[in-house]
Amino acid sequence: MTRLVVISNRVAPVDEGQTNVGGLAVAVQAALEKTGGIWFGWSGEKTRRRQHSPNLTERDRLTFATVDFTERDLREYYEGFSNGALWPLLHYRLDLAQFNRRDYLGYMRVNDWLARTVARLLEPDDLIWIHDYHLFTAARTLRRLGVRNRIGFFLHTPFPPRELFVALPWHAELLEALSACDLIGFQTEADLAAFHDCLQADDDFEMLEDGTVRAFGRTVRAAAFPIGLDAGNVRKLAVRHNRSRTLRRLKNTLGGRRMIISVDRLDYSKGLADRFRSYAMLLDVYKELDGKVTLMQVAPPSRTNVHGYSEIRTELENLAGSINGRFADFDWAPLRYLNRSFSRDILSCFYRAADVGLVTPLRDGMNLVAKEYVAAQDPENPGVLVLSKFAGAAAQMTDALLVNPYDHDEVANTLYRALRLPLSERRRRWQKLMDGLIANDVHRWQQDFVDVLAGSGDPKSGSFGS
Ligand code: ADQ
Repeated sequence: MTRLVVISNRVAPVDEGQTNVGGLAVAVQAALEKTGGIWFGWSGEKTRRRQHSPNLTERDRLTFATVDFTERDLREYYEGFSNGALWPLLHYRLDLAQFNRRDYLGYMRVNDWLARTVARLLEPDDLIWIHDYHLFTAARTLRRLGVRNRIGFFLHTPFPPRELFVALPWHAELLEALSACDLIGFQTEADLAAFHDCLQADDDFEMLEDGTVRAFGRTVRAAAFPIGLDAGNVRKLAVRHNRSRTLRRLKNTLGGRRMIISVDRLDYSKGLADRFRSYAMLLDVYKELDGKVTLMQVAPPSRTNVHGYSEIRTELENLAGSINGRFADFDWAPLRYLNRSFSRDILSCFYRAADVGLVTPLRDGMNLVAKEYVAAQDPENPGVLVLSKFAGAAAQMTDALLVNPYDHDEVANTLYRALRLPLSERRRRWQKLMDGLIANDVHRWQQDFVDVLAGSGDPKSGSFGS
């Protein structure tokens, strides 16, 4: 059987039982556990000296191949270009993007080094699958080294409209490097269309009849593969921990109040400040909810050294303080704001205990929390998902209550509606959402991508994850 070699910025913690906070890690781990293969990338550790061969750890059919980064790698490639320039750009936040030539050169240097290091592990039949915006240029280096294997790339974030993308001084160079891949996957049809639109600026661009495109002297296939989750596993965890001590403690402290839950990495793209304002509006307008509802926001800090992240943290602390200051009573805090992560088991039983899952990113590639919330529900008495229109997940999860996260009135009114939705409607909506999650789980996502990459799947035979 062909081996799968996954290359991503960060390899999930190799030690079993550690929590993965991040959608990519969760999805890649689930996919690789099924097929076996190699997962290559950063260990999460720092080093002073450049490493030329990776550390290898075997677990079941999986080899974790990791390298350490230097301070300079982290500063220029990771914090600088990947998270200071590309992440905001890909999330339509030009105002936060910092374009800096030194960081860009550092990004290219690290992509180059990672590609050279992984190349030594490759065998001729391996399928290579590169993940995410940290590694836009790695495929080009692999080609320059003479690697002829099939190479796929999947972008976990949105792809922005051309008018925004061209603000990046090196946009054409990145597109050219990416076209060294055989297959490029996106989360949604809208991202795919924006990417095609960008490629059209190349003189060589041609859309071919079989759905592939010619650009930069190569033929590339691009398609949408909406990512899913291991829905059965989330459901199992939620059921298994339904009687856990943590859940009992949570329920005791709620004292019969309704609970709304939100879980995100602390990131400006996730829309936490707008969410808090919408929640304040709910409490302000619907006085009968006084003392009767709690929003639990779980948000572990991420990327604390990157521009824009400490500002959002301060803003949220102020907002949380002012909401509790304004509405709380001696026996009730309307907002529980937790800057920490929880194990997947605990999260899934928190989801199940919540009447509403509130997922309102301002822009998101997919958003796995929305899917996890649905998968964890009790079919007899399911909660309601309130979901941003600007999450990639909204294209599939049309039975959620969809909202514009910038419109605080709309979010507040929809929350109120969600808290009062009759059981029959909750069940009807949940069943449709759950059917979609099961039909389009992470294994199908992985299988669809790998089949098309290997040349045996036909993206024109149907759209993926519809
Ligand atoms: P992320 O931006 O990390 O992923 P998301 O899809 O929501 O976003 O995934 C977050 C994951 O981390 C979920 O599995 C969640 O359970 C977990 N998580 C978050 N907060 C946690 C906490 N406090 N404790 C424990 N676990 C926590 C990127 C893109 C997304 C895309 C994914 C997958 O930005 O748009 O959906 O990749 O492609």
